[in-house]
Amino acid sequence: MESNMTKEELRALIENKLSRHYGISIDEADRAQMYKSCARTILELLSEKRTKFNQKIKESQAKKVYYLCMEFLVGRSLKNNLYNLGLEDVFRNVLKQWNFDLEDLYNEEPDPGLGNGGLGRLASCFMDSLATLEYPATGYSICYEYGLFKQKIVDGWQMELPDIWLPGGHVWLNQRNDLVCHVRFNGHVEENWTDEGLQIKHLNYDEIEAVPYDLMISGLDSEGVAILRLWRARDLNNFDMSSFASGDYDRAMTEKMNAEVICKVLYPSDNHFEGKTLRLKQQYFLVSATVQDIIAEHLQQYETLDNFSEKVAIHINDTHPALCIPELMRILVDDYHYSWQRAYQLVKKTVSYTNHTVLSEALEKWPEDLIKGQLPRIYGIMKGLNESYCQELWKRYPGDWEKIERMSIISHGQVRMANLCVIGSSHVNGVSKLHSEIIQKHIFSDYYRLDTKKFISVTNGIAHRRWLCQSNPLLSQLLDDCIGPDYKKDASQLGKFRNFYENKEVLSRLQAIKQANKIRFSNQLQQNGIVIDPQSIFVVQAKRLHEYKRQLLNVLKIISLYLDLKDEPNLSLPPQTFLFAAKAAPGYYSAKEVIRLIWNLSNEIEKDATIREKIRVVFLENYDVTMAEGLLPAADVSEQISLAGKEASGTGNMKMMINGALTIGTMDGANVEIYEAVGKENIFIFGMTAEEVENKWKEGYAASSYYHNNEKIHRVVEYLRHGFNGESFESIYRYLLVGDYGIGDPYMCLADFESYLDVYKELLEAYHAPFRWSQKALINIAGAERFAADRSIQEYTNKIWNIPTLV
Ligand code: 26Y
Repeated sequence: MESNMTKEELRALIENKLSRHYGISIDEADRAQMYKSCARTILELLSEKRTKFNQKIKESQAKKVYYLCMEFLVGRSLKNNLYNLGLEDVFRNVLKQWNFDLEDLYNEEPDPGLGNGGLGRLASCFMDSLATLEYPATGYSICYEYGLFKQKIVDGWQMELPDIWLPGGHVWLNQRNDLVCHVRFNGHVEENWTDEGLQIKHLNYDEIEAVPYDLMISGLDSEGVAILRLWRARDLNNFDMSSFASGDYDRAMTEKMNAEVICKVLYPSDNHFEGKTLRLKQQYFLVSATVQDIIAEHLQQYETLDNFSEKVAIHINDTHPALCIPELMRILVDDYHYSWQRAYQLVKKTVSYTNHTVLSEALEKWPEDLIKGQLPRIYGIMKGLNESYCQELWKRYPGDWEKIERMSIISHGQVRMANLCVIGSSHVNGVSKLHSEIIQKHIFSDYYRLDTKKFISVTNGIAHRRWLCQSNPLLSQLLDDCIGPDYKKDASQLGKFRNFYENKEVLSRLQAIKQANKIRFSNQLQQNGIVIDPQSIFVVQAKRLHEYKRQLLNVLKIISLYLDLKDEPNLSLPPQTFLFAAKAAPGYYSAKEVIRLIWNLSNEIEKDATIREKIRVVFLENYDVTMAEGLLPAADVSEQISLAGKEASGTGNMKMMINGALTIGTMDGANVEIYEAVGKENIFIFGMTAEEVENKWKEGYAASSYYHNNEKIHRVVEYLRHGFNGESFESIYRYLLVGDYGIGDPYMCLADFESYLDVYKELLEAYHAPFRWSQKALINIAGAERFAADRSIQEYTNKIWNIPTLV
């Protein structure tokens, strides 16, 4: 929607910011000052909008949703807000008159890396939808001083550099000193029976301050503004004067550092749990501050907590904020004197939980002693919850100790956070149909049998306003011309694009748009000295580096093509550029080895002048949201090749689909639903199904049999074994054939290799028919109608949070 702000009004607003914050006029402003002044101008508008929205919510007494997540991968704010407020044109024009280019100002903004990947990006997409759909929503997370590391590749090896985002990012944060609260760690708990019952006291604790910083997220063409509230830790005493006075300056400072280290850095592992004390502290810090904040807000409006679960929905994104369950219990029981039973009822009605992974190494299991030491009162509550739950189970399954043990929260010295979440939540959901089935059948099968209705499925979605409208303006314009602009707020309208399936003009425009996006991205790369051919097919695999995602399988395919070309240089192959973008967790050695492999393969191919005309491999350094916004609209082919059953959903698959890329993938996660949406003609599916994978495990997997019996596999593996570009890849060779258990790689790259190659050949043939290819792209764009985050959020509000739409 276009805003009706005039150029004169905007000029005055920006001039005012330049003068107030820097004491300068327009002609003295540099880019950074101009960027910040534009940001402050938007903040002013957003604040006004938010005040009105808050008023409306208050009057309606609407139920509110609080979305807790250790990660939000927000991406840049300036462009998103200008687009959603309909202000891009007027800003561009005013800035142009002052000789500033809006694109340059966009590039002044750091991309806040407050998340690792899919989980955190999903949370951010959901905030966009919540704002647009006008639900009263607050996201809660930590204001990490350093976000996800910046990736630098040195001679093929990943190096990690700190991500210092606050200097340019701070401008979007509004510090709320009025909402500061305190969080307690350590100490011990004393229980005393008095006339008023059991009195519980937490003594000798260490206390730190939690300071909230608000980031506003505007909806499109809506009155809604969502808030992302990020907590920073601050030392309560600020300064130990007595240590300082007695000359112990170091000690005075250490206290402060200990407190503030809590929000120093985002843990960079994705899907791999490590039981680090600091991480536990981060988690408790987030949930304690958040629950206190929610309760204070509720009391201010209603003066009682009796109606808490009717007015509040707390959602925990994976198990990382699971401690909000015992924390809410603690506050209800200790501070507001609710009975244990009543408190437990309120908690269970209020909290809901999404599972995002079935990988066993990602499941959080904290040592009991660690929790007991760090969070003694929370530990006591979890023991209480565990005992009463086990008693209930005992009544239901008398004598079935094994089952009761499996379902308990605490066992064998470990606290199992997923069990805590299931037990403490009203609903548990998976993030795609297949994933939801798998959690019901496997990791949560005992609970599922006990309470089937608790488990539901909500397939993920993406903020299509960011991932289509903003990052692909040309396609967005084509859609406006063909189906009108309503799809921006109602993605189901995208389905109408199917009506243009036979329209030659639309199909050729579609082709031209893809070409333009490829050129745009190539030009971007060229600024960093990387040259790629925009006439070649762009085959993109962009996601965190993980064994189960099988970047290695993609590499094996490329090696196979490369060896074909070496054997037969005149082989007719369309030019292809394989683009990889991926960060590996810093301690994940085998993932870093795969990066080294990709990097060296790229260099090896570059040496051969004829082969590099046909295939080229590029490793894109430091993949982040901003890079994705350029890369994904340029993709012809989207690689989604995880071992079936392992990728919970995937969301990059949706982002490329909506931009007209065709998927080559396995029947995993949301790929299954993409397949249903587009039909078998418009997607390239290969490999084992999740069920076949399960059977293969049962019958016994042996990578070596593929190596010995399949000539193509043998050739590729041998090539790896001997190394190239002066480097050895012995470790990868051993990983593939031997692995940790002597049976080969647990993600079965070799089992799916042949079918992958066959289907890739089909894909290349399909690319030879540009008109047909364009039709397939069109069907993918139209089929993306069901993968909008707006649709996911409507399902959450209807099926889980029980929030009616505001009228
Ligand atoms: C325990 C800790 C180390 C941990 C940290 C991050 C564990 C997991 C994660 C992140 C998980 C994650 O990003 N999962 C992804 O969530 C997406 C959104 O639902 C899915 O699309 C994707 O398949 C899944 O891998």
